[in-house]
Amino acid sequence: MDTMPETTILTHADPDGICAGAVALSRFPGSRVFFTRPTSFYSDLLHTESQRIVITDIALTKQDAPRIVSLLKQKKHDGAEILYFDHHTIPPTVSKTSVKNSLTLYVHSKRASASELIYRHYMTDIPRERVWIAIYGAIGDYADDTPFVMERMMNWDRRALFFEVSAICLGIKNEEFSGYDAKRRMVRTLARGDNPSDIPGLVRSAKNAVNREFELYEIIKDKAQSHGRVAYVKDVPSFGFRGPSALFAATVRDSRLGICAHTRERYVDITMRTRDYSLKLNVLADRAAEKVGGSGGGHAAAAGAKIPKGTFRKFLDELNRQMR
Ligand SMILES: [Mn+2]
Repeated sequence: MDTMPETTILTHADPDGICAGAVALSRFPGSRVFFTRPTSFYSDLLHTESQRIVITDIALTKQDAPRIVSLLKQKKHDGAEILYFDHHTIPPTVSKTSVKNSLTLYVHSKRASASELIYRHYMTDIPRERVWIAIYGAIGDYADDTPFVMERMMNWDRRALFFEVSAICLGIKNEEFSGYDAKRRMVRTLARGDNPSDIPGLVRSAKNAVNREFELYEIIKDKAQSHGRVAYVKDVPSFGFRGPSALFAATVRDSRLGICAHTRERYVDITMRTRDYSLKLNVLADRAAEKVGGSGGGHAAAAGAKIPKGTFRKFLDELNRQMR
């Protein structure tokens, strides 16, 4: 059996999670980096044996939150140090106080990316240039409009920053870099102060992805439809670009809300994006999905839902009603 690592970092495998994980690794060199997601977080946490556990960018699901809080409490009681940095909504199935009490450190705000939150907490303990990682994560999560990130952006050449962000966000859309091992290498590269573009092949991978994204736009332009105030594409191949597909649908149909839907075996997988940041997509997704027996959530500007097969029309009707 492996010896117990002193620190384990549990993070999400999207750009914000990769960057938040890199800030954590910068602060705790030699940590084990483990990628997880909201639906597998409970079991991954259950199998994490470490003196210190850093959790970043993982939403607590409504269903699992109570048993996650109990598990955290137990681990803390057994002597583990548990540090939590997140920006997702705390579900109504647990109280904020109970989450906070189950942790050694609780840093939570819905108004910033996980990367910004963890960077701000450790900024005096790590090299100043690691702020780039926080900026990449913030842009990657569409959360760069915070006072902290906007102010820090002024210190650097923002065009170079955007180039590096694109290398991560687009580069991981190809198979070569979409797996956990490749992403772990990315976390290590960023943590030691190198840039995404230093990773061999990543920029080329981003270029391939951007080509596909433009091809995708042409397809969406042809296939997007409207249902009242909502634009959508359903069961149109999106090549891993579900967010852009939803956004392009809104763009070409001149709607505020765009949806990309994929029919699975038993449910319909919904991705929602908006061109109007006054809409709260997570609220819309949650309410409309609940009406048709599904579940939804996410962020204000990027949300998703899972609804039972055969309820798509009704779901669109509900969204139209909510947006009135
Ligand atoms: Mn995030």
